[in-house]
Amino acid sequence: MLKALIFDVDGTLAETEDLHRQAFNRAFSELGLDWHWSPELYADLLTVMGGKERLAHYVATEHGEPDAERRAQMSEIHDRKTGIYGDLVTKGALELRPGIARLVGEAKRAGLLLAVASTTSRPNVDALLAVNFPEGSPFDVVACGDEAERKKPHPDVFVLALTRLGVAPGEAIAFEDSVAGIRSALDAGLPVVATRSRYTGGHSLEGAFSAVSDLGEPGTPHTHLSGIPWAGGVVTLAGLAAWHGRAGRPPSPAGGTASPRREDRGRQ
Ligand code: XBP
Ligand code: MG
Repeated sequence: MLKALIFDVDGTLAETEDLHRQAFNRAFSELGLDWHWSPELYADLLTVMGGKERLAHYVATEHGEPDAERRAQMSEIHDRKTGIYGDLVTKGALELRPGIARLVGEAKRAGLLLAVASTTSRPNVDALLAVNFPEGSPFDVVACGDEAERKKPHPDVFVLALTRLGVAPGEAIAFEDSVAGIRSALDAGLPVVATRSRYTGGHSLEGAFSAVSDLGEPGTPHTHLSGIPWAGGVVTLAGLAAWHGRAGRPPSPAGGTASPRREDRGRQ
């Protein structure tokens, strides 16, 4: 039985990545660095999941292995960036992608559990949810950032979300936008609906049982990319539940799965 939906954040709930890029660039500038990440460079850097890890990769690649002083500076950059990003999300009132609010509402009314499983830092999740769900977050569980021992494409953050939800992988469906995110969800044993985003235009969405441009809205159908199609170009809870019932036990994960940490059981 389908008991939960688990959503990635960046690129899936909302088109956030260019705001992350802008926030990094403002942090560089405020801290007196002449670094600048163009959209093209950022698309390449996005192969590294996690803003801190992405920054470290950029520094090591462009400026050599960081010494202790540079590492301290990188931590300051990321903290500053996270603050700037939160302001950009709040002031810009960044909207959810098509179909997200609708599907979340359908799931909530039907009594399903909802979770977020993201590489991004918790303040970023909180800012996005606060501006889009001012009456309160509909998500029962948020698993994100450094809570996962290993970032996507490792399965840790989806395993953590499943543990906190108290559901088995075969009782949930994951929504992702990137090759690393799809891998992470699959290796946690989850079937995946992929919604290609602006920064994942070139990504393989292989492994997703359905890939679409977005979740669609009645009257504004999505573009079907591969796998299971959806009536009217709209991914609905009824459609997901029907597929899930027909699919029975979704395929076992291709890779290994991390074991959830004991202390995480039952935490939100
Ligand atoms: C996307 C990421 C994050 C963001 C930046 O996460 O990789 O690192 O790019 O956020 P997801 P931070 O698609 O899993 O939501 O700087 O806080 O990492
Ligand atoms: Mg993503």
